[in-house]
Amino acid sequence: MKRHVAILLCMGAVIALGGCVSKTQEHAAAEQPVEEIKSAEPSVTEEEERRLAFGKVLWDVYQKGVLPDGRPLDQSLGAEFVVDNEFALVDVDNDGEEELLLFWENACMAGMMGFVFGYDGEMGIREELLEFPTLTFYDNGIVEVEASHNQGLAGAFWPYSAYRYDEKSGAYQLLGSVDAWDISVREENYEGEPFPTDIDVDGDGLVYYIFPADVTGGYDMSAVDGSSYEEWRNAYIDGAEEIDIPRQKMTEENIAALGCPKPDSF
Ligand SMILES: [Ca+2]
Ligand SMILES: [Ca+2]
Repeated sequence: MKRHVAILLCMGAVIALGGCVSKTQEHAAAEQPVEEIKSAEPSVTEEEERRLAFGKVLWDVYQKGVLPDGRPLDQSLGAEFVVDNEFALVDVDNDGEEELLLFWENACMAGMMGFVFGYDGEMGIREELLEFPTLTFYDNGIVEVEASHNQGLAGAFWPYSAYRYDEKSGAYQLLGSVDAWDISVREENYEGEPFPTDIDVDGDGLVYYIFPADVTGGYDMSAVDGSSYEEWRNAYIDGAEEIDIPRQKMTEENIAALGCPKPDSF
């Protein structure tokens, strides 16, 4: 695999890493017989290869406002403010390899997005998660995502969803979502039903609605109290610690530091 990538890099016939070949490498490839290239030692490690690929993703985002699959990102606040978005390289899914996290936050509310991208030499870039960018990662492959809005009955509680990384599919799978009813917001719900004081056993004025990923339907399900909610959350958190995410501004300097030079034109 390493040799394969080295050949791709040296020959400029790059698919996954398109645009990340330096002029020196192109020049060298032109003068070097193919047989010699094939027998050459690998020129990049897997980690370097991954960072080059992530650098390419970031240059496309920075210069063109597009994702690896060509989808456009929202730039309604002005493309010149792209540097106000952030990225990070962290192994968030606990497989020993870094992921690229992209926090596209300098956009209109509907255009704010958080991404986890993975990379492997055969498949290239893969999107592991797309969500609202309020992401909290845990060291057991869990990520919690706060909802974009809290305009319902939740009050002091902020609704969120939880995902778990699934090694088999190489992507995050939804575990479920949680909402709540805070009696201080309304004593009756939108259907005119009274706050379920019988369920609010701990008397804190909050009850919860847990929506597992495989459950369809709305708020006609029974609410539960804090102890049941904590039990549900503790089952997937399972003592995991929050991962510190070293976020960087999306500046040319920070992107270039991944090893992929800025493309000349686009
Ligand atoms: Ca990883
Ligand atoms: Ca309660």
